[in-house]
Amino acid sequence: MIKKVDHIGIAVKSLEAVLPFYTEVLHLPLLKIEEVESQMVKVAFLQAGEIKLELLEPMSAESAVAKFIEKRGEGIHHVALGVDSIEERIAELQNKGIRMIDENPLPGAGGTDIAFMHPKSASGVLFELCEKKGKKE
Ligand code: CMX
Repeated sequence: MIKKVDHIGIAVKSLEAVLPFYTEVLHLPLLKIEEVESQMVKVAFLQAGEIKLELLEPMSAESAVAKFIEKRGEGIHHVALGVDSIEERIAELQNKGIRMIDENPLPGAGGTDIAFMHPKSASGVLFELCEKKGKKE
């Protein structure tokens, strides 16, 4: 069902402030910076070996990431699992009693479809399902 860990999401107050750490100290290649309107975040993707790191800067105080930073401070926010056929995966999880935050996929970064599981259904971890549209890996 799960193909791989696609990326790890890290909540940050400011991309500009933290990017030098990732690119100049850790020497991770910066893949792209993009705004994800559906989630009210500006994101930067870095390649870290086979997986990516997604730095998430809130674009609005209403963003889930802004609320996370306010309550917990900056840090690891979610783990994204790469899947195929995301609608089927959502239905399969729901049939197993898992509470989905998103019962239907939303547009994510880089032309993906995404859907979050509730952390209360996953021992305190916020998992995202993500499917790259038009490209099967
Ligand atoms: N990881 C693990 N647990 C988390 C969490 C996170 N990132 N964010 C919140 N929680 C926990 C809280 O600790 C809280 O638990 P307790 O009740 O035990 O304290 C519980 O979830 C409810 O959290 P809350 O602070 O009251 O916040 P909300 O209910 O308002 O929202 C959540 C929590 C997960 C439903 C909301 O953040 C959400 O819908 N997230 C999905 C969308 C998202 O995160 N988008 C940003 C990423 C976008 C992207 O990658 O493109």
